[in-house]
Formats: sequence, structure tokens, C-alpha cells
Amino acid sequence: MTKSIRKALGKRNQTLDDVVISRVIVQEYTRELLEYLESDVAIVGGGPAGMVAAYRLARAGKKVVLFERRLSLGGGMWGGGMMFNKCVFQESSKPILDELGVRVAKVHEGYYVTDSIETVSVLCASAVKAGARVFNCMSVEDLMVRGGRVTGVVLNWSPVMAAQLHVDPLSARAGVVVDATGHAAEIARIVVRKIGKKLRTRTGDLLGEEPMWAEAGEKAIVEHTKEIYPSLYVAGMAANAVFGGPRMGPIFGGMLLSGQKVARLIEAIA
Ligand code: 48F
Repeated sequence: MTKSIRKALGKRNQTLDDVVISRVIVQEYTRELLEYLESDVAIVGGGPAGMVAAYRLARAGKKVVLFERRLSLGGGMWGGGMMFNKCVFQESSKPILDELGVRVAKVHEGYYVTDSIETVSVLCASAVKAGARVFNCMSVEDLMVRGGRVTGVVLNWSPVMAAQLHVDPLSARAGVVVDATGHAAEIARIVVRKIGKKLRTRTGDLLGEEPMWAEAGEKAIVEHTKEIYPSLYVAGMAANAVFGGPRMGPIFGGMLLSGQKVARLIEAIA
């Protein structure tokens, strides 16, 4: 118990004081937010790709922070396909599910299915238990760029952005930033909007997502997972939006493999 909490409890003879509860929340949250204003890796987006990247990098000993706009992590995984909450995986991604302990049923040669609620919950718990710090309800609205390199992210509360309140953001420094924002590829778009067509694509611009094709999309996504601007990496569906690849619909193996690949690339640089 900290001094300030002891003081707030004072001599009152009660075990649960409402203000102490509030104090604990504000104190602990603020302490951790301050701690994570500097990190090795800042991941933007807590979908399947972002969660696997966070898990692997935290387990490798990196100081990892993940910013997620919504209340809950999981991105497009909760709803499976058209809200039928099942996720399909192919053979190559099964080892990741096995490692994390997600229960998988084989339904056909090369086709596996999981419960999407279990899958999201296990991925999220794995990332957090490995040591990644998640800040939910926070949106990345801009980037810190110094000397032609991304050096951090600019944050605001998601409700502030949703209400379009005129409130200035705060900044968090990171050695590397990962755009795992899904179809919108929001962080890559910030580069193009604010710095120009400087992405490592054919045109320097985002090449855009192509129509749905599971097999081609799943292959492309792993290949497209890479550094797209100095110290900015892309993973998950954002990779196909940046480099021009099909969407793949409700098959999620490529997202896990992309998260795993981006973690390996980042581990290799330091
Ligand atoms: O969309 P999302 O699940 O991305 P993903 O990991 O996986 C894609 C699949 O879910 C699915 C698919 C599979 O076939 O195509 O769509 O690539 O998760 C992206 C997360 O990023 C958050 C968003 O709320 C979602 O949870 N996000 C997006 N923009 C921001 C953000 C932002 N600017 N700041 C913080 N979080």
C-alpha cells in the first residue's frame, strides 16, 4: 500500500473506501502510462496481427506497448464470418494456435476451426501475460518523425476523437512502430498525408486492397509484412492495403503469421 493510499484510508475503520478505489486506479494507470511513454516497440491496433506481434516481441524481452482504439482487443476476429463466430485457419498457422493453447478442431484436410471468442481471449491474454502493456480506448492520430525516421506515436482518447473535441494529443516515443490497424492502414496513410508518397511501395503511395481471394490474400500478406518507412513496419491486413493484395475474408492464419513475421523482423534489428 502506498503512502497516499494509507493516508486516504486514515484511521477510518473500513475495508473498502470509494475514494481509495479511485486513487488506486488513477495512480496505477498514470504510473504505467508514464512508464510506457518510452518503449522499444509501439504497436497500433489490437487485432490478431497486433496481438501476436505483441506476444512474440514481449516474450523476446522487448518493452512493448499496444494502443487500441476500441474498448476491446480482437479487431475483426470476434465476428468470425458474417457474425458466425468461428475462425478458420490453415495448416501453416496451426503451430501458433497450439503453442498458445487455443483449442482447434480439424474439419477437413488443411482446414481448422476455432471458437472466435476463445481465440481472441487467448491471444489477448498471451500478449498481456508475456509482458506487453495494452492501452485501450486510445487512438494513434499522428506520428513523431525526426530525421526521416519514425520515432513514436501521437495519442488521443478515442472518445475525444469520436466527439471531435478540440483537444491536443500527447506523444509516446518508440524505437519502432508497427501499423497493425487492419484494412484502413491508418498509420501508413499518415505518412503519405503528412510526408508525401515515401512508402517503400512501387509508387510510394498505398497501392490499395484488392477484391476477396483467400488463397492469394493469405500468401501475399506474409510477404507484404515489412518495413515501409524507416522504423515503421506494417502487419496484418494493413500490409495488403499498403502493397496491394487481396482481402481474404474470414480466414485468420495469415494474420497470425504476419504478426509472427513482423516480430521476427524487429527482433533481428536489435
Ligand atoms: O482489423 P483488425 O482485426 O486487423 P488485423 O489484425 O486482422 C484483420 C482481420 O481481423 C480481418 C481480416 C481477416 O481476413 O481481414 O479484417 O490486420 O484489427 C485492427 C485493430 O486496429 C484498431 C482497430 O480498432 C482494430 O481493433 N485501430 C485501427 N486504427 C487505429 C486502431 C488507430 N489509429 N489507433 C488505435 N487503434
